[in-house]
Amino acid sequence: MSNVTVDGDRLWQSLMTTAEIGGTPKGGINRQTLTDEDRKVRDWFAAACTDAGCAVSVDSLGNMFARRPGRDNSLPPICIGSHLDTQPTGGKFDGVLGVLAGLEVLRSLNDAGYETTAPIEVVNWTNEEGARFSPAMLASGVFAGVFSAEYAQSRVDQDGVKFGDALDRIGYRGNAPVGDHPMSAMFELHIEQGPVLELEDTAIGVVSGVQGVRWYELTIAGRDSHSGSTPMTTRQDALVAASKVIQLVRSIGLAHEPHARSTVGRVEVRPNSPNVVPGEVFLTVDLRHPDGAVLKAMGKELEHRLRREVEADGLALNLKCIWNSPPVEFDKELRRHIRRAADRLNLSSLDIVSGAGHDAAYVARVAPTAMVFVPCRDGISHNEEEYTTQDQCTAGAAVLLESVLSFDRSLQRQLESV
Ligand code: HGY
Ligand code: MN
Ligand code: MN
Repeated sequence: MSNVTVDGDRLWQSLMTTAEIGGTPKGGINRQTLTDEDRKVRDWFAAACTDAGCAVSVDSLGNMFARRPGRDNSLPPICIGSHLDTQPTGGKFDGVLGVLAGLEVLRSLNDAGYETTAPIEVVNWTNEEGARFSPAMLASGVFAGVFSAEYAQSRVDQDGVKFGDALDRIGYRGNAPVGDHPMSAMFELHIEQGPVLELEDTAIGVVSGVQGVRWYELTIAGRDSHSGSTPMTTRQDALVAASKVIQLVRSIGLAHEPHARSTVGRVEVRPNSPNVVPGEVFLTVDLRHPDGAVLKAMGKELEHRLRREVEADGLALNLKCIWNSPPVEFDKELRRHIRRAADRLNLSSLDIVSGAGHDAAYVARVAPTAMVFVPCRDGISHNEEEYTTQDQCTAGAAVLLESVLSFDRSLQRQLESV
């Protein structure tokens, strides 16, 4: 057990201070990626890390790395990463807790004058949420070799703004290439965003992995026509067809209970006029399942039933799978470090699969990676009412710190044994 402890008040202060950047009247945060609010919180984070004696570097997709030197700086860093961007009606903790707990680890090590063997880096991954630029986890996906940097730069938001242009506008296109950044390990602390830890009255989730996710984009094309003069029987109403699609998507999730999830999250009706029968509707579909084979079958079912349903009404369907992130399992050794850290801190823990996606899911492809969960009230997230107590945040940060130091000691032992 190390003699380093986190300062829960300081962590909470950082969370509440940054929550004002993009803060909403309902107490949430609207800090979408590459907006002015994102730039402000990035500036705050860079200044805080610099004040903590770290060197901050930025890669060409805006991923930020705050580096605290260790005894042997030839070793790849032990990273602590998550994201500072939020959903449009996001909460104060999703992603932010993981980055600011990393900052708290740096500050606590400084307070204790503790020198780690390996350097420590805290990472802010760009565009984890995928709310503005789809898909989610875009920049960590490029870092892990899943997407090209050109693909990421080309993604456009609902106003037609390109990712690369938005990145330039906020001045966060760094020089470092994306990837080719060896890591000894990456740990991510995150709120569970689900009800399990709270229901089980358990303090810490040792995350075994992340379930698979597929995103689809659909366009249903009918025909614009006058709402007053077009007979009911001759309409090609894209919105009526979309209403059947939404029910169909829900039925696919229900058919694969209890683990499946299926959601239509975005609907755009065109021309969206009260007296025009809608000729076109754009929808997104989010399918999830911890078993890759079942997720694939859900996708097949969606495609098959959609075509049958929409084309039977004589409308045209354009369906594209724009994101396919298979289930991922986290590093067993790192999970042992987390479990032991919770035990040493007398905190209850349980193994859990993450329902939500995280940057760690992609980083796990290129470095040993694992996650620590803390509960959130009623399991609510992606909601302005998202809440986790100061004690729960502090406990999560303490386990994160102890896990990092425990892993660092294991690196030291490896060095001594050669
Ligand atoms: O979509 C997700 O699961 C994550 O919140 N980006
Ligand atoms: Mn998140
Ligand atoms: Mn999220």
